[in-house]
Amino acid sequence: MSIDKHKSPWITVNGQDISDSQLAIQHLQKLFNIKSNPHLSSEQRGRARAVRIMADDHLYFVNLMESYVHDSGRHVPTHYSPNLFQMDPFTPIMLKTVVKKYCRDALKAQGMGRHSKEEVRAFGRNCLESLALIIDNGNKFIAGDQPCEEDCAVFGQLVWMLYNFPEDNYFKDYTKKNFKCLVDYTERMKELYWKDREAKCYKTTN
Ligand SMILES: N[C@@H](CCC(=O)N[C@@H](CS)C(=O)NCC(=O)O)C(=O)O
Repeated sequence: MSIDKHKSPWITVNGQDISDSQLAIQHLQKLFNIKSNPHLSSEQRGRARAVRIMADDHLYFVNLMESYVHDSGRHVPTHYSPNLFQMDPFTPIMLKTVVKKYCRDALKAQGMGRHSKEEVRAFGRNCLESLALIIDNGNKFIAGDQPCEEDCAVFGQLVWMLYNFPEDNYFKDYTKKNFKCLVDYTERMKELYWKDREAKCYKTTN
């Protein structure tokens, strides 16, 4: 967790912590004088930003509810890289108690946690349908035929659902059955940017 905001992910540049992936990207762009998404038109830029905010500030909380509150973090011991978490026999117990309570309280404060499981799942289905309407409409990526920064945010949420959730999870099953375009999109992004996921994440360092 970062020192300043106690958040993850973060980067440390010249001794300064920058929390939040979006703020980290903006910081690096400013530092290295990189223009954000130079290939996008203003319409595409607006669409990409709106979609990113949906992924980061709505679908993220749906995923958090689904995985840590409704499913008690069941995916963590089996689907997370051993390089990321040191699992021990107490991990599932901690996930069912301490972590679940922490997430439930945080989600209540944020608002998502006040809704029923069915209501939260309906929010999630709406997000998936919105993404599919864009991707299935002749776009390889959310703003057109080329990926943009905001695809990373969408990819992050879809990877969580499609790769990290347990096989019998509601959203994993629902997405696979209803939105092949989103499964293909996730594979396309992985092929471009995270081809070595299994080799990198699952090869233990010790
Ligand atoms: N949209 C943010 C999400 C970051 C976020 O919410 N991270 C969570 C962990 S996945 C966090 O740091 N939570 C702090 C806490 O729960 O105390 C980003 O992309 O950086």
